[in-house]
Amino acid sequence: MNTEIGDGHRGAAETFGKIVFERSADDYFHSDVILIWGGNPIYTQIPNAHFLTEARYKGAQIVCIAPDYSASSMHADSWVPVEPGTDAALGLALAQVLIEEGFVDRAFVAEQTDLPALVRDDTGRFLRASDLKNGGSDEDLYVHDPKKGVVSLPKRSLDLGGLEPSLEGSFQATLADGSSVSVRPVFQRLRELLVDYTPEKASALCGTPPSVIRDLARLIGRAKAVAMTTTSNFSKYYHGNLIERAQALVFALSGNYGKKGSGFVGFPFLNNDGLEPFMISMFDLPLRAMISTLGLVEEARLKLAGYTEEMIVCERSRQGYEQGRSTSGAMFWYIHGGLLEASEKLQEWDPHLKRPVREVLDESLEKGWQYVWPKPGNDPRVMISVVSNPLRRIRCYPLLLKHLWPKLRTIVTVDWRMTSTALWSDYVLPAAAWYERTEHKWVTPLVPFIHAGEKVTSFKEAKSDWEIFSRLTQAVDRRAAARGAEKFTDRAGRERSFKGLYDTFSSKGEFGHTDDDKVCGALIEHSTNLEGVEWETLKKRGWARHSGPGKSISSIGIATEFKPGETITPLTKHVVDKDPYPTLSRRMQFYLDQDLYLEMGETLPVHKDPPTAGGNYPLMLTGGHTRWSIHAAWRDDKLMLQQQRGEPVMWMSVPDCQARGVKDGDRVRVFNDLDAFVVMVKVAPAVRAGQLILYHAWENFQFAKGKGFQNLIPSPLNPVELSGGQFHLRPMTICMQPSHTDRDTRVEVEQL
Ligand SMILES: Nc1nc2c(c(=O)[nH]1)N[C@H]1C(S)=C(S)[C@@H](COP(=O)(O)OP(=O)(O)OC[C@H]3O[C@@H](n4cnc5c(=O)[nH]c(N)nc54)[C@H](O)[C@@H]3O)O[C@H]1N2
Ligand SMILES: Nc1nc2c(c(=O)[nH]1)N[C@H]1C(S)=C(S)[C@@H](COP(=O)(O)OP(=O)(O)OC[C@H]3O[C@@H](n4cnc5c(=O)[nH]c(N)nc54)[C@H](O)[C@@H]3O)O[C@H]1N2
Ligand SMILES: [Mo]
Repeated sequence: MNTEIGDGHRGAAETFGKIVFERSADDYFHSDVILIWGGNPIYTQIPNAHFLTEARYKGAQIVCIAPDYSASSMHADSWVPVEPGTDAALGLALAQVLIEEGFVDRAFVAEQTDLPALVRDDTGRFLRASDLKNGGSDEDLYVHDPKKGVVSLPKRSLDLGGLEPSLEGSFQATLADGSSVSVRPVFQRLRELLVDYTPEKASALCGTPPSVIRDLARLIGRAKAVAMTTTSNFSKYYHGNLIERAQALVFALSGNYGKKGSGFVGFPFLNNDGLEPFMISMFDLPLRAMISTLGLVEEARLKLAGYTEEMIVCERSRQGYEQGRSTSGAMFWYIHGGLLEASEKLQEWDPHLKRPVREVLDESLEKGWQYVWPKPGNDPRVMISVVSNPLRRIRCYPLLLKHLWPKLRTIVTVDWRMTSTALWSDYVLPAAAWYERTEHKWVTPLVPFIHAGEKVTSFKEAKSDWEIFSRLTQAVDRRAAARGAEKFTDRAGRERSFKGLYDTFSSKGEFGHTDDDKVCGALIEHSTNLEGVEWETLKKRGWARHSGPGKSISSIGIATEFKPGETITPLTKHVVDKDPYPTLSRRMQFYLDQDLYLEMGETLPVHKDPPTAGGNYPLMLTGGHTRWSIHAAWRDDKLMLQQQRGEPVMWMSVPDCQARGVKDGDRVRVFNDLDAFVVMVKVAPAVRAGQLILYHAWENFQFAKGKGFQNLIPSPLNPVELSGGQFHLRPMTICMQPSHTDRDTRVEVEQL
């Protein structure tokens, strides 16, 4: 799901083997430098933004790095300008200065990262046990110790046990066949790469003045704790993974992880982990026993191989993708939705591409690097859209109408609004909104409290999501019986039985159609990360603090204890307790040697210019999340529209407006090779020349002729995202699948 919306944080996944890790907002009070590097929290973290202001009272210096003088820049101590999509160059220049000026925390780097790991000069791949001895593992890597020579890198703990790995130099290793190869630590390779990223050279790529880069690097190098605020901006850029890898590197070189008030962060999720045990509890006893036995056997096998609890949870999630229990939304839209058509011209837009991306996709599917369920050729027939609005959120949605809609026999939307997708559905099932049902919400570690909500009113025919799916399941069960249908084949080709469908769903009648309250209670009861919390008390009080990240794939990555009365700092399990990271090297991994990374020249983070997605036009249509709504909810609300221009509006710089004779409030035509749309212009001195900002989530029907702005965003498929087959470079829940992007889109603007 995260990858299809552009919250996939691929660079974080490549480096940490996971994307969910975030601090509590009060942890900023321990920071002396806070970087707003990629997001706009004054718009997108409205309830939490006060923590940033308060951190400044505690002495923190806030630096906002952004192309535009955003609302967040206004509340920062300083603003570092950068060209859109070029932060990898900026990050690498910061790394260059940190190294050249002696700010590197060498002990941290040696233990927590793969920077000491040896890479072969001849192949560009890690030196592996499989190179050195017959039958050796290809997951065992090596380092060089001046006293001990070439030795294996510990895998079960980050503790180096007295090893002092060399970060620099060139060494010889003897292969299984007796021949010798030269090898260098990743850090040595990085230093050689960084010759191209001095502040002066990087400045030519990212537009940030060299003196500003040097000052920022020194500020980071001298600080006790540097934190970054949450953002999902870079996974919406085609080369965003390179940017995130460079950001993570800056924090690693300066030792800024696992101590209070420090760290690059991934995606903020904090869920109670009761769902999976609740679901298992619904099955009848023999099936439950079988599932738990199989689970225990697999767990024991992985534990024996040195996997931590987190690594086991990750591995089981990957198996889900490989076996078709889960499917990648992004892959589904590219293949079954026809979005790939918009990537056909990618070779014209991305000069680094060596072959058509479709060819890479075929290779990836054939080699089992990535998966799509159902398999290509096996067309989907029914689509149910719940808590989602694909004809609004998917970039280049007209292709879905062209390719996917004709294949579908039935389209259902479950929502409390008439959305762009609802308008193209056969059925719209009215869902109960927040005050019309009893529920609890999922949250983020920034404010780590579960909230309870109780039904206080009802609206016409609207029903809770639980009731809708409870009734739907029962109806399917009955129809199957009436038609004498006993079995069906699922998306992965497995045969499944209709028998007892509703019995299982309702746990033999224990949870009826309107038992939302009871379901909530059961979910809380099954959670391990809400210790001492009871549903009845929670409802009266309204909130309770999570007692830990829990065991679910969507939160375990936070990897820290939640201590009462203390702020939450992620990743201490790795940094303090020395638990391995869920990556191939078991460390923060900056070197990637999978085939596609070698092909694309991305083994280490490098800068690549953003592609000219949509054609070679002068303006870059970047975006951002709107201050005035959460996505499309309230985007068309009269009251909220009265706070803005009353209709979709695009922010445009003063010089770009002048050059085209555009005045504030004018309606203009925006176009590229894909399509065009019409929108009002707001002349915005805060926007840099060459950039346009269209804050997201306008419904298509709010534009002239119902043509929304997503129609000319091609979201080209980045071939490197099709990689797989290596320990952590495999599809997993919410990450490591191809993603959808929008911020590189090129357009031109003309007066109507
Ligand atoms: N161009 C561009 N595209 C983007 C983005 C961008 O920045 N630029 N941002 C991306 C990102 S990060 C995201 S998260 C997505 C968001 O995209 P979506 O999640 O698809 O957002 P919405 O369009 O608001 O659709 C969500 C729908 O769920 C409904 N809903 C809310 N709560 C409930 C509920 O409890 N039950 C039911 N049944 N329905 C409910 C709402 O009414 C709403 O209509 O958009 C992505 N698309
Ligand atoms: N009010 C409100 N809050 C929300 C949401 C909402 O819809 N409305 N949506 C929520 C969701 S699902 C998400 S994913 C988050 C997103 O939260 P954020 O990641 O904070 O949001 P964006 O608005 O995408 O961030 C865009 C900002 O990043 C900066 N930026 C853009 N390009 C670049 C670049 O190349 N380099 C640098 N350094 N900076 C750049 C610009 O200042 C731009 O304003 O917001 C969440 N919060
Ligand atoms: Mo998002």
